[in-house]
Amino acid sequence: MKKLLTYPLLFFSLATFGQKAVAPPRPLLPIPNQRQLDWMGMEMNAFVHFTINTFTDLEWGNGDEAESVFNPSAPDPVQWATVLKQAGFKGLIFTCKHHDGFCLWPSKYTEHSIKKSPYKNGNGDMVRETSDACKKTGVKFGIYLSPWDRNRADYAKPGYITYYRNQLTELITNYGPIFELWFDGANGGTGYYGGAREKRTISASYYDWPNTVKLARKLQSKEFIIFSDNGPDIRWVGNEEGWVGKTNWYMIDPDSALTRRPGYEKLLGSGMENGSHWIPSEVDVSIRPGWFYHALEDSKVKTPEQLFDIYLNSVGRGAVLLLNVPPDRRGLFHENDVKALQGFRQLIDREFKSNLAAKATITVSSFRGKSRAFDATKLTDNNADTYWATNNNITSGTIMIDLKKEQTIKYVVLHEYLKLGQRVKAFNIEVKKGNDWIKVANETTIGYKRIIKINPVQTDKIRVNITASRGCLTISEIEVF
Ligand code: FUL
Ligand code: CA
Repeated sequence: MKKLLTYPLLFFSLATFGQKAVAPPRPLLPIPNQRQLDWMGMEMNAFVHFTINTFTDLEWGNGDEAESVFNPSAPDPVQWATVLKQAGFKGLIFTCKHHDGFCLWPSKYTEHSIKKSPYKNGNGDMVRETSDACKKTGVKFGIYLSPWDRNRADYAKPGYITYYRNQLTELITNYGPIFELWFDGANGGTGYYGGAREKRTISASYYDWPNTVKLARKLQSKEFIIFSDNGPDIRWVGNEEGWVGKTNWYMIDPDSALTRRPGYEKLLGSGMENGSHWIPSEVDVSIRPGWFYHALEDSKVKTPEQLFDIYLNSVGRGAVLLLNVPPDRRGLFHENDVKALQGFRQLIDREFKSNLAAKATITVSSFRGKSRAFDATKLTDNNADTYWATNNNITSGTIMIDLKKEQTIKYVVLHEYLKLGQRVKAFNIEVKKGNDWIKVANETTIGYKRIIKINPVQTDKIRVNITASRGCLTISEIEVF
């Protein structure tokens, strides 16, 4: 007990006399690497599913489709990238090859590609057009290359792994830089397989992922993010509906996620407080019921309000959103999808227009070593690299926001300083009504960004009480709208 009391006192007095800077908290392992931090900062990326299926109205092609089927009349990846950029998306991941095996670039390793299609008389290259459009518009480019290939005779045999790696090499070397590689977990089953037309299953070790990952990383000097169900860099969220758990830990034990034992989807969606690895989740969902374009779904495009809910349930819970927008048979985003995306952007801009916390007076229950470097001002300096921190033994605390006059509030947004690890386990929010404090939210994790939507309420004071944390508190920003 004595030690606990004297240590902070000594700490404080040294700081007050300016003799010694107060040390920042020690990182709480595991922590993210820079490429993961950069990726989390992107918040919203887009998937673009486009291939043979767009013309056959299928979701999964069998692999025996004629190359002549692929014939968009007026494809315009610049339109895709422009619409996405204006809606706030930072990256675009393109289906260079889906499960049917058709390649949208003229791969030298197969004849089952765009070079055998009527598009541009066999001289077309949709991967080139898409990566060029991304460069032109300032959107980052990513690659989806389906491991499952229902066209190849050698699928499920050792030779196919060489084929897959050759294609990955072709794509990364000729179409980069890429920001994300997407390894789909859907696998095995019936297919054409070079005419065998049978069911093929693969073992868990068939793809030899560790060596493919090693190869891929060698091909580009700037490191990219690699997605698969369980990492290495980011994980699947366990559903394709557009949400991550309200409790969203970035940490997970990759082995628990890898084994598809009952309940693993739920585990992916919430992560593990004591997980061994930092592998954040990515929320993949389509703007339409299917991943590919079907005219019948023109009336089923998600509304701006539905997209906004998805935003709150993904980005607003600290995850990155990967929203699929599939081009139609012209090779354009359909008018309905464009309208929905524009409406979505307007909603975000309207709801998060002016940050009331910026002009408020913010006080905290205590701060680290009484040092200015970790005081309440760091919560509203609009700098993600500065943060409010508490002393090592203080794992709870309160942020008081005095708006100085009654205002209607709808959202409280919190950001944790993740370079020192994800910490907060539980917090609640109260607003002042007359002489009473009314609890308006009771939540768990925070992470990169946590948007708490509350029933619109008039108040002049808000209290965020952090009640449990894995270590001392490190909160980088707070916003109120
Ligand atoms: C799934 C695939 O089977 C779907 O067709 C789609 O590509 C989706 C993003 O991943 O596993
Ligand atoms: Ca800050």
